[in-house]
Amino acid sequence: MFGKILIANRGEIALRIQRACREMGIKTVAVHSTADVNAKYVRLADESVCIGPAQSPLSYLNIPAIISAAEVTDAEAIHPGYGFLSENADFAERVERSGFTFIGPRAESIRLMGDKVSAKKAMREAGVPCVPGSDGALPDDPQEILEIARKIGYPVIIKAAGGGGGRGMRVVRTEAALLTSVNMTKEEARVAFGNPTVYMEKFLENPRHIEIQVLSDSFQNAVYLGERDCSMQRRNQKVIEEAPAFGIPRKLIERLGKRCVEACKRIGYRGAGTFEFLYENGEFYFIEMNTRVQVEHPVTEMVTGVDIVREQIRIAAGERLSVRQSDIVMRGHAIECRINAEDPFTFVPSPGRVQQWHLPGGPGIRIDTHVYAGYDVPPYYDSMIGKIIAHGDTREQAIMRMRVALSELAVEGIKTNAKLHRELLADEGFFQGGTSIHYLEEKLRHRPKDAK
Ligand code: MV4
Repeated sequence: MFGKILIANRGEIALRIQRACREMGIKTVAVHSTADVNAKYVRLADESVCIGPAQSPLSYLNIPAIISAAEVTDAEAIHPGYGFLSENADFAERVERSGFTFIGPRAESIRLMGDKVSAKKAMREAGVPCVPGSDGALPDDPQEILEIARKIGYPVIIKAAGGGGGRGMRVVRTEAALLTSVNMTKEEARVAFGNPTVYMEKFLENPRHIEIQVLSDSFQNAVYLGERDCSMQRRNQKVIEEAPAFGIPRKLIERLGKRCVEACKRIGYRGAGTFEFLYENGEFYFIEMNTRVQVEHPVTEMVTGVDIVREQIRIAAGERLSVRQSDIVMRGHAIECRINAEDPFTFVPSPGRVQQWHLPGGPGIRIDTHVYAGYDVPPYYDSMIGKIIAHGDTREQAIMRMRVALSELAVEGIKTNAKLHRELLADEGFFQGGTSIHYLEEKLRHRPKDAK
Protein backbone atom coordinates (compact mmCIF):
# COMPACT_ATOMS: atom_id res chain seq x y z
CA MET A 1 0.00 0.00 0.00
CA PHE A 2 1.06 3.58 -0.61
CA GLY A 3 2.74 5.49 2.19
CA LYS A 4 1.77 8.93 0.90
CA ILE A 5 -0.83 10.23 -1.56
CA LEU A 6 -1.05 13.68 -3.14
CA ILE A 7 -4.62 14.91 -3.57
CA ALA A 8 -4.84 16.99 -6.75
CA ASN A 9 -8.15 18.65 -5.95
CA ARG A 10 -9.89 21.03 -3.58
CA GLY A 11 -13.09 21.42 -1.58
CA GLU A 12 -15.24 18.65 -0.20
CA ILE A 13 -13.75 15.92 -2.38
CA ALA A 14 -10.22 16.78 -1.23
CA LEU A 15 -11.42 16.24 2.34
CA ARG A 16 -13.29 13.05 1.38
CA ILE A 17 -10.16 11.54 -0.21
CA GLN A 18 -8.06 12.65 2.74
CA ARG A 19 -10.40 10.83 5.13
CA ALA A 20 -10.04 7.59 3.18
CA CYS A 21 -6.25 7.97 3.23
CA ARG A 22 -6.07 8.60 6.97
CA GLU A 23 -8.32 5.64 7.68
CA MET A 24 -5.92 3.51 5.65
CA GLY A 25 -2.86 4.90 7.45
CA ILE A 26 -1.69 6.77 4.35
CA LYS A 27 -0.06 10.20 4.69
CA THR A 28 -1.58 12.99 2.62
CA VAL A 29 -0.28 15.93 0.64
CA ALA A 30 -2.74 18.73 -0.12
CA VAL A 31 -2.00 20.97 -3.08
CA HIS A 32 -3.80 24.29 -3.17
CA SER A 33 -4.06 27.63 -4.88
CA THR A 34 -3.39 30.90 -3.07
CA ALA A 35 -7.19 31.25 -2.69
CA ASP A 36 -7.39 27.99 -0.69
CA VAL A 37 -4.42 28.48 1.62
CA ASN A 38 -6.64 28.57 4.73
CA ALA A 39 -8.92 25.70 3.72
CA LYS A 40 -9.68 23.01 6.28
CA TYR A 41 -8.39 20.12 4.19
CA VAL A 42 -5.12 22.00 3.70
CA ARG A 43 -4.70 22.39 7.46
CA LEU A 44 -5.65 18.76 8.10
CA ALA A 45 -3.27 17.30 5.52
CA ASP A 46 0.10 16.01 6.67
CA GLU A 47 1.78 18.33 4.18
CA SER A 48 0.66 21.03 1.80
CA VAL A 49 2.11 22.72 -1.26
CA CYS A 50 0.90 25.91 -2.90
CA ILE A 51 0.78 25.23 -6.64
CA GLY A 52 -0.24 28.60 -8.00
CA PRO A 53 -2.67 31.50 -8.06
CA ALA A 54 -6.43 31.31 -7.64
CA GLN A 55 -7.35 30.79 -11.31
CA SER A 56 -7.69 27.02 -11.95
CA PRO A 57 -5.60 26.92 -15.15
CA LEU A 58 -2.65 28.24 -13.13
CA SER A 59 -3.09 25.92 -10.14
CA TYR A 60 -5.49 22.94 -10.10
CA LEU A 61 -4.96 22.41 -13.83
CA ASN A 62 -1.22 23.14 -13.71
CA ILE A 63 0.26 19.71 -14.47
CA PRO A 64 3.97 20.56 -14.01
CA ALA A 65 3.25 22.26 -10.67
CA ILE A 66 1.30 19.24 -9.40
CA ILE A 67 3.96 16.75 -10.48
CA SER A 68 6.67 18.93 -8.90
CA ALA A 69 4.67 18.97 -5.66
CA ALA A 70 4.59 15.16 -5.72
CA GLU A 71 8.35 15.11 -6.29
CA VAL A 72 9.27 17.47 -3.46
CA THR A 73 6.97 15.71 -0.99
CA ASP A 74 7.90 12.15 -2.04
CA ALA A 75 4.29 11.19 -2.64
CA GLU A 76 3.84 7.82 -4.34
CA ALA A 77 0.43 8.32 -5.91
CA ILE A 78 -1.88 11.11 -7.06
CA HIS A 79 -5.66 11.11 -6.59
CA PRO A 80 -7.34 13.54 -9.03
CA GLY A 81 -10.84 13.60 -7.46
CA TYR A 82 -13.53 14.82 -9.90
CA GLY A 83 -13.43 17.72 -12.36
CA PHE A 84 -10.06 19.45 -12.95
CA LEU A 85 -7.55 16.85 -14.26
CA SER A 86 -9.54 13.75 -13.32
CA GLU A 87 -10.41 12.76 -16.91
CA ASN A 88 -7.32 14.16 -18.59
CA ALA A 89 -5.51 11.22 -20.22
CA ASP A 90 -2.36 13.28 -20.78
CA PHE A 91 -2.21 14.06 -17.08
CA ALA A 92 -2.61 10.38 -16.16
CA GLU A 93 0.18 9.53 -18.59
CA ARG A 94 2.53 12.23 -17.30
CA VAL A 95 1.90 11.20 -13.70
CA GLU A 96 2.87 7.62 -14.53
CA ARG A 97 5.86 8.64 -16.67
CA SER A 98 7.15 10.72 -13.76
CA GLY A 99 7.16 7.58 -11.64
CA PHE A 100 3.96 8.12 -9.65
CA THR A 101 0.77 6.08 -9.63
CA PHE A 102 -2.35 7.74 -11.03
CA ILE A 103 -5.32 6.73 -8.87
CA GLY A 104 -7.71 6.09 -11.71
CA PRO A 105 -8.02 4.15 -14.93
CA ARG A 106 -5.18 3.63 -17.40
CA ALA A 107 -4.66 6.67 -19.67
CA GLU A 108 -5.80 4.51 -22.58
CA SER A 109 -9.22 3.92 -20.95
CA ILE A 110 -9.63 7.63 -20.17
CA ARG A 111 -8.85 8.44 -23.80
CA LEU A 112 -11.20 5.75 -25.11
CA MET A 113 -14.10 7.12 -23.04
CA GLY A 114 -13.18 10.77 -23.61
CA ASP A 115 -13.93 10.33 -27.29
CA LYS A 116 -17.67 9.66 -27.26
CA VAL A 117 -17.56 7.95 -30.68
CA SER A 118 -14.91 5.43 -29.62
CA ALA A 119 -16.63 4.99 -26.23
CA LYS A 120 -19.91 4.09 -27.87
CA LYS A 121 -18.24 1.74 -30.34
CA ALA A 122 -16.42 -0.07 -27.52
CA MET A 123 -19.60 -0.37 -25.47
CA ARG A 124 -21.71 -1.55 -28.40
CA GLU A 125 -19.11 -4.23 -29.15
CA ALA A 126 -19.09 -5.22 -25.47
CA GLY A 127 -22.85 -5.82 -25.53
CA VAL A 128 -23.92 -2.67 -23.66
CA PRO A 129 -27.21 -1.33 -25.11
CA CYS A 130 -26.69 2.03 -26.87
CA VAL A 131 -28.96 4.72 -28.31
CA PRO A 132 -29.70 3.87 -31.97
CA GLY A 133 -27.58 6.15 -34.12
CA SER A 134 -24.90 6.68 -36.71
CA ASP A 135 -22.62 3.84 -35.48
CA GLY A 136 -19.61 6.14 -35.56
CA ALA A 137 -18.66 9.57 -36.84
CA LEU A 138 -20.95 11.24 -39.40
CA PRO A 139 -19.55 11.18 -42.94
CA ASP A 140 -18.98 14.40 -44.93
CA ASP A 141 -21.39 13.53 -47.75
CA PRO A 142 -24.71 15.39 -47.16
CA GLN A 143 -26.73 12.67 -48.90
CA GLU A 144 -25.30 10.03 -46.57
CA ILE A 145 -26.10 12.21 -43.52
CA LEU A 146 -29.70 12.65 -44.70
CA GLU A 147 -29.93 8.90 -45.26
CA ILE A 148 -28.65 8.09 -41.75
CA ALA A 149 -31.22 10.46 -40.19
CA ARG A 150 -34.02 8.97 -42.31
CA LYS A 151 -33.11 5.50 -41.07
CA ILE A 152 -32.97 6.61 -37.42
CA GLY A 153 -36.15 8.70 -37.70
CA TYR A 154 -36.68 12.26 -36.42
CA PRO A 155 -36.09 13.83 -33.97
CA VAL A 156 -32.35 13.15 -33.90
CA ILE A 157 -29.56 14.67 -31.83
CA ILE A 158 -26.14 15.67 -33.14
CA LYS A 159 -23.36 15.29 -30.58
CA ALA A 160 -19.68 16.20 -30.64
CA ALA A 161 -17.25 13.29 -30.17
CA GLY A 162 -15.15 15.58 -27.97
CA GLY A 163 -18.15 16.80 -25.96
CA GLY A 164 -19.98 15.09 -23.13
CA GLY A 165 -21.82 16.18 -20.04
CA GLY A 166 -24.25 18.11 -22.22
CA ARG A 167 -21.70 20.21 -24.10
CA GLY A 168 -21.70 20.29 -27.90
CA MET A 169 -25.08 18.86 -28.81
CA ARG A 170 -28.06 19.94 -30.90
CA VAL A 171 -31.54 18.46 -31.40
CA VAL A 172 -32.86 18.31 -34.97
CA ARG A 173 -36.57 17.82 -35.54
CA THR A 174 -36.91 18.11 -39.32
CA GLU A 175 -34.95 17.08 -42.40
CA ALA A 176 -34.96 20.74 -43.53
CA ALA A 177 -32.87 21.69 -40.48
CA LEU A 178 -30.50 18.73 -40.54
CA LEU A 179 -27.50 19.78 -42.64
CA THR A 180 -27.24 23.30 -41.20
CA SER A 181 -27.44 21.84 -37.69
CA VAL A 182 -24.73 19.30 -38.43
CA ASN A 183 -22.44 22.02 -39.78
CA MET A 184 -23.09 24.34 -36.86
CA THR A 185 -22.38 21.58 -34.33
CA LYS A 186 -19.18 20.66 -36.20
CA GLU A 187 -17.98 24.27 -36.15
CA GLU A 188 -18.75 24.65 -32.45
CA ALA A 189 -17.02 21.36 -31.72
CA ARG A 190 -13.92 22.41 -33.68
CA VAL A 191 -13.67 25.59 -31.61
CA ALA A 192 -14.60 24.09 -28.22
CA PHE A 193 -12.84 20.71 -28.36
CA GLY A 194 -10.37 21.05 -31.25
CA ASN A 195 -12.20 18.15 -32.89
CA PRO A 196 -15.01 18.66 -35.44
CA THR A 197 -16.14 15.01 -35.34
CA VAL A 198 -19.85 14.62 -34.65
CA TYR A 199 -22.22 11.65 -34.46
CA MET A 200 -25.98 11.21 -34.58
CA GLU A 201 -28.48 9.53 -32.28
CA LYS A 202 -32.20 9.12 -32.02
CA PHE A 203 -33.33 11.92 -29.68
CA LEU A 204 -35.14 10.54 -26.64
CA GLU A 205 -37.81 13.03 -25.60
CA ASN A 206 -38.45 12.22 -21.98
CA PRO A 207 -35.82 9.91 -20.48
CA ARG A 208 -34.48 9.44 -16.99
CA HIS A 209 -30.74 9.60 -16.32
CA ILE A 210 -29.68 6.36 -14.66
CA GLU A 211 -26.06 5.46 -14.05
CA ILE A 212 -24.30 2.26 -13.00
CA GLN A 213 -21.32 2.45 -10.64
CA VAL A 214 -18.56 -0.07 -11.28
CA LEU A 215 -15.25 -1.03 -9.67
CA SER A 216 -12.66 -3.05 -11.50
CA ASP A 217 -9.25 -4.28 -10.31
CA SER A 218 -6.14 -5.40 -12.22
CA PHE A 219 -7.03 -9.09 -11.85
CA GLN A 220 -10.11 -9.27 -14.08
CA ASN A 221 -12.42 -8.77 -11.10
CA ALA A 222 -15.22 -6.27 -11.61
CA VAL A 223 -18.41 -5.51 -9.70
CA TYR A 224 -21.33 -3.14 -10.14
CA LEU A 225 -22.60 -1.27 -7.09
CA GLY A 226 -26.16 -0.81 -8.32
CA GLU A 227 -27.47 2.32 -9.95
CA ARG A 228 -28.13 5.98 -9.22
CA ASP A 229 -30.97 8.10 -10.55
CA CYS A 230 -29.58 11.53 -11.46
CA SER A 231 -32.56 12.86 -13.38
CA MET A 232 -33.17 15.85 -11.08
CA GLN A 233 -30.95 18.36 -12.89
CA ARG A 234 -30.84 21.88 -14.25
CA ARG A 235 -28.67 22.80 -17.23
CA ASN A 236 -26.72 19.55 -16.96
CA GLN A 237 -25.95 20.20 -13.30
CA LYS A 238 -27.32 17.48 -11.05
CA VAL A 239 -29.26 18.82 -8.07
CA ILE A 240 -30.53 15.68 -6.30
CA GLU A 241 -29.37 12.09 -6.82
CA GLU A 242 -30.69 8.89 -5.32
CA ALA A 243 -30.18 5.16 -5.13
CA PRO A 244 -31.80 2.87 -6.02
CA ALA A 245 -33.77 4.24 -8.99
CA PHE A 246 -37.46 4.30 -8.14
CA GLY A 247 -39.74 1.92 -10.02
CA ILE A 248 -37.20 0.18 -12.26
CA PRO A 249 -37.43 -3.62 -12.07
CA ARG A 250 -34.38 -5.13 -10.27
CA LYS A 251 -34.06 -7.75 -13.01
CA LEU A 252 -33.41 -4.99 -15.59
CA ILE A 253 -30.77 -3.37 -13.39
CA GLU A 254 -29.09 -6.71 -12.74
CA ARG A 255 -28.95 -7.52 -16.43
CA LEU A 256 -27.53 -4.06 -17.19
CA GLY A 257 -25.04 -4.21 -14.31
CA LYS A 258 -23.72 -7.56 -15.59
CA ARG A 259 -23.27 -6.07 -19.06
CA CYS A 260 -21.27 -3.19 -17.57
CA VAL A 261 -19.10 -5.59 -15.60
CA GLU A 262 -18.47 -7.65 -18.75
CA ALA A 263 -17.57 -4.46 -20.64
CA CYS A 264 -15.06 -3.50 -17.91
CA LYS A 265 -13.35 -6.87 -18.21
CA ARG A 266 -13.34 -6.71 -21.97
CA ILE A 267 -11.64 -3.31 -22.21
CA GLY A 268 -9.35 -4.03 -19.26
CA TYR A 269 -10.87 -1.21 -17.25
CA ARG A 270 -9.22 -0.53 -13.90
CA GLY A 271 -10.60 1.65 -11.12
CA ALA A 272 -13.97 3.22 -10.36
CA GLY A 273 -16.21 4.14 -13.27
CA THR A 274 -19.75 5.13 -14.10
CA PHE A 275 -21.80 4.02 -17.09
CA GLU A 276 -24.39 6.69 -17.94
CA PHE A 277 -27.67 5.62 -19.45
CA LEU A 278 -30.88 7.19 -20.60
CA TYR A 279 -33.91 5.14 -19.52
CA GLU A 280 -37.16 5.43 -21.44
CA ASN A 281 -40.11 3.05 -21.89
CA GLY A 282 -38.40 0.29 -19.96
CA GLU A 283 -35.18 0.35 -22.00
CA PHE A 284 -31.64 1.49 -21.17
CA TYR A 285 -29.44 3.31 -23.67
CA PHE A 286 -25.75 3.93 -22.98
CA ILE A 287 -24.63 7.52 -23.61
CA GLU A 288 -21.26 8.06 -21.91
CA MET A 289 -18.84 6.61 -19.40
CA ASN A 290 -17.20 8.65 -16.64
CA THR A 291 -13.75 7.46 -15.63
CA ARG A 292 -13.57 9.23 -12.26
CA VAL A 293 -15.12 9.18 -8.80
CA GLN A 294 -18.35 11.18 -9.05
CA VAL A 295 -19.84 13.88 -6.86
CA GLU A 296 -22.80 11.61 -6.09
CA HIS A 297 -20.77 8.54 -5.07
CA PRO A 298 -21.98 8.80 -1.43
CA VAL A 299 -25.52 7.61 -2.25
CA THR A 300 -24.01 4.38 -3.55
CA GLU A 301 -21.76 4.12 -0.50
CA MET A 302 -24.79 4.56 1.77
CA VAL A 303 -26.83 1.77 0.16
CA THR A 304 -23.98 -0.70 -0.44
CA GLY A 305 -21.64 0.04 2.48
CA VAL A 306 -18.70 -0.02 0.06
CA ASP A 307 -16.16 2.81 0.42
CA ILE A 308 -15.58 3.74 -3.21
CA VAL A 309 -12.58 5.99 -2.61
CA ARG A 310 -10.90 3.32 -0.50
CA GLU A 311 -11.44 0.80 -3.30
CA GLN A 312 -9.96 3.25 -5.83
CA ILE A 313 -6.81 3.50 -3.71
CA ARG A 314 -6.60 -0.28 -3.20
CA ILE A 315 -7.03 -0.93 -6.92
CA ALA A 316 -4.34 1.63 -7.84
CA ALA A 317 -1.97 0.00 -5.34
CA GLY A 318 -2.43 -3.29 -7.17
CA GLU A 319 -4.64 -4.91 -4.56
CA ARG A 320 -7.75 -6.92 -5.24
CA LEU A 321 -11.28 -5.60 -4.85
CA SER A 322 -12.34 -6.15 -1.25
CA VAL A 323 -15.82 -7.25 -2.35
CA ARG A 324 -17.28 -9.84 -4.74
CA GLN A 325 -20.58 -9.31 -6.53
CA SER A 326 -22.32 -11.71 -4.15
CA ASP A 327 -21.20 -9.52 -1.21
CA ILE A 328 -22.99 -6.51 -2.61
CA VAL A 329 -26.45 -6.01 -1.21
CA MET A 330 -28.40 -2.80 -1.67
CA ARG A 331 -29.87 -1.83 1.69
CA GLY A 332 -32.53 0.87 1.95
CA HIS A 333 -32.55 4.10 0.02
CA ALA A 334 -30.26 7.14 -0.12
CA ILE A 335 -30.82 10.68 -1.41
CA GLU A 336 -28.23 13.40 -1.90
CA CYS A 337 -28.87 17.16 -2.03
CA ARG A 338 -26.03 19.22 -3.46
CA ILE A 339 -25.66 22.47 -1.53
CA ASN A 340 -24.47 25.30 -3.76
CA ALA A 341 -23.40 28.82 -2.85
CA GLU A 342 -25.85 30.47 -5.21
CA ASP A 343 -29.03 32.49 -5.33
CA PRO A 344 -31.93 30.00 -4.97
CA PHE A 345 -33.95 31.82 -7.66
CA THR A 346 -31.45 33.19 -10.18
CA PHE A 347 -28.76 30.51 -9.60
CA VAL A 348 -26.11 33.24 -9.74
CA PRO A 349 -23.07 32.16 -7.64
CA SER A 350 -22.90 33.69 -4.16
CA PRO A 351 -19.31 33.53 -2.86
CA GLY A 352 -18.26 35.24 0.34
CA ARG A 353 -17.83 34.68 4.08
CA VAL A 354 -19.95 32.04 5.75
CA GLN A 355 -21.06 33.75 8.97
CA GLN A 356 -23.19 30.97 10.41
CA TRP A 357 -22.97 27.30 9.53
CA HIS A 358 -25.20 24.87 11.38
CA LEU A 359 -25.25 21.36 9.99
CA PRO A 360 -27.92 18.71 10.42
CA GLY A 361 -27.24 15.31 11.95
CA GLY A 362 -28.96 12.28 13.37
CA PRO A 363 -29.60 8.74 12.14
CA GLY A 364 -28.91 8.15 8.47
CA ILE A 365 -27.49 11.62 7.78
CA ARG A 366 -24.08 12.10 6.18
CA ILE A 367 -22.57 15.49 5.40
CA ASP A 368 -19.64 15.88 3.01
CA THR A 369 -18.33 19.43 3.17
CA HIS A 370 -15.13 21.35 3.73
CA VAL A 371 -16.99 24.47 4.90
CA TYR A 372 -16.99 25.86 8.45
CA ALA A 373 -18.26 29.06 10.10
CA GLY A 374 -15.89 31.84 9.11
CA TYR A 375 -14.86 30.16 5.83
CA ASP A 376 -14.64 32.32 2.73
CA VAL A 377 -16.21 30.67 -0.31
CA PRO A 378 -13.86 31.73 -3.10
CA PRO A 379 -15.42 33.03 -6.34
CA TYR A 380 -13.04 31.12 -8.62
CA TYR A 381 -14.41 27.59 -8.51
CA ASP A 382 -17.57 25.52 -8.73
CA SER A 383 -20.28 26.79 -6.39
CA MET A 384 -20.97 23.40 -4.76
CA ILE A 385 -19.93 23.71 -1.11
CA GLY A 386 -21.26 20.48 0.32
CA LYS A 387 -23.66 17.58 0.13
CA ILE A 388 -26.28 16.26 2.49
CA ILE A 389 -26.95 12.57 2.11
CA ALA A 390 -29.92 10.93 3.84
CA HIS A 391 -30.30 7.17 4.15
CA GLY A 392 -33.36 5.26 5.29
CA ASP A 393 -34.87 1.79 5.15
CA THR A 394 -37.28 3.00 2.48
CA ARG A 395 -37.43 5.92 0.03
CA GLU A 396 -40.11 7.50 2.22
CA GLN A 397 -37.87 7.33 5.27
CA ALA A 398 -34.93 8.79 3.33
CA ILE A 399 -37.18 11.65 2.19
CA MET A 400 -38.43 12.30 5.73
CA ARG A 401 -34.86 12.31 7.05
CA MET A 402 -33.76 14.67 4.28
CA ARG A 403 -36.66 17.03 5.07
CA VAL A 404 -35.63 17.14 8.71
CA ALA A 405 -31.98 17.62 7.73
CA LEU A 406 -32.84 20.53 5.44
CA SER A 407 -34.92 22.11 8.18
CA GLU A 408 -31.88 21.99 10.49
CA LEU A 409 -29.47 23.45 7.96
CA ALA A 410 -28.76 27.11 8.72
CA VAL A 411 -26.33 29.11 6.64
CA GLU A 412 -25.74 32.83 6.91
CA GLY A 413 -23.46 35.20 5.06
CA ILE A 414 -23.87 33.60 1.65
CA LYS A 415 -26.91 32.52 -0.31
CA THR A 416 -27.47 28.81 -0.89
CA ASN A 417 -29.91 26.65 -2.84
CA ALA A 418 -31.29 25.13 0.40
CA LYS A 419 -34.66 26.75 -0.29
CA LEU A 420 -34.87 25.01 -3.66
CA HIS A 421 -34.11 21.69 -1.97
CA ARG A 422 -36.82 22.27 0.65
CA GLU A 423 -39.30 22.92 -2.16
CA LEU A 424 -38.21 19.81 -4.05
CA LEU A 425 -38.45 17.62 -0.96
CA ALA A 426 -42.04 18.88 -0.59
CA ASP A 427 -42.82 18.39 -4.28
CA GLU A 428 -45.56 15.92 -5.14
CA GLY A 429 -43.87 14.75 -8.36
CA PHE A 430 -40.58 14.12 -6.59
CA PHE A 431 -42.38 12.28 -3.81
CA GLN A 432 -44.07 10.02 -6.37
CA GLY A 433 -40.65 9.28 -7.90
CA GLY A 434 -39.43 8.41 -11.38
CA THR A 435 -39.41 11.95 -12.82
CA SER A 436 -37.56 12.65 -16.09
CA ILE A 437 -34.51 14.82 -16.84
CA HIS A 438 -36.84 17.69 -17.79
CA TYR A 439 -38.86 17.71 -14.57
CA LEU A 440 -36.91 20.33 -12.63
CA GLU A 441 -36.55 22.82 -15.47
CA GLU A 442 -40.27 22.47 -16.20
CA LYS A 443 -41.09 23.02 -12.51
CA LEU A 444 -38.84 26.10 -12.39
CA ARG A 445 -40.67 27.61 -15.37
CA HIS A 446 -43.83 27.76 -13.26
CA ARG A 447 -42.15 28.78 -10.02
CA PRO A 448 -42.87 32.21 -8.55
CA LYS A 449 -39.61 34.17 -8.82
CA ASP A 450 -40.18 36.65 -5.99
CA ALA A 451 -41.38 34.38 -3.20
CA LYS A 452 -38.40 34.91 -0.93
C1 MV4 B 1 -29.38 12.65 -25.08
C2 MV4 B 1 -30.68 13.09 -24.75
C3 MV4 B 1 -31.72 12.59 -25.49
N1 MV4 B 1 -31.49 11.72 -26.49
N2 MV4 B 1 -29.19 11.77 -26.06
C4 MV4 B 1 -27.03 15.53 -22.07
C5 MV4 B 1 -25.82 15.25 -21.26
C6 MV4 B 1 -25.09 14.21 -22.00
N3 MV4 B 1 -24.48 13.33 -21.06
C7 MV4 B 1 -26.11 13.55 -22.85
N4 MV4 B 1 -27.29 14.34 -22.78
C8 MV4 B 1 -28.43 13.97 -23.40
N5 MV4 B 1 -28.30 13.07 -24.40
C9 MV4 B 1 -30.23 11.33 -26.75
N6 MV4 B 1 -30.03 10.47 -27.75
C10 MV4 B 1 -30.82 14.01 -23.71
C11 MV4 B 1 -29.70 14.46 -23.03
C12 MV4 B 1 -29.90 15.37 -21.95
C13 MV4 B 1 -29.63 15.02 -20.63
C14 MV4 B 1 -29.14 13.76 -20.29
C15 MV4 B 1 -28.85 13.42 -19.00
C16 MV4 B 1 -29.07 14.36 -17.98
C17 MV4 B 1 -29.54 15.60 -18.29
C18 MV4 B 1 -29.84 15.95 -19.61
C19 MV4 B 1 -30.34 17.21 -19.90
C20 MV4 B 1 -30.61 17.55 -21.20
C21 MV4 B 1 -30.39 16.64 -22.24
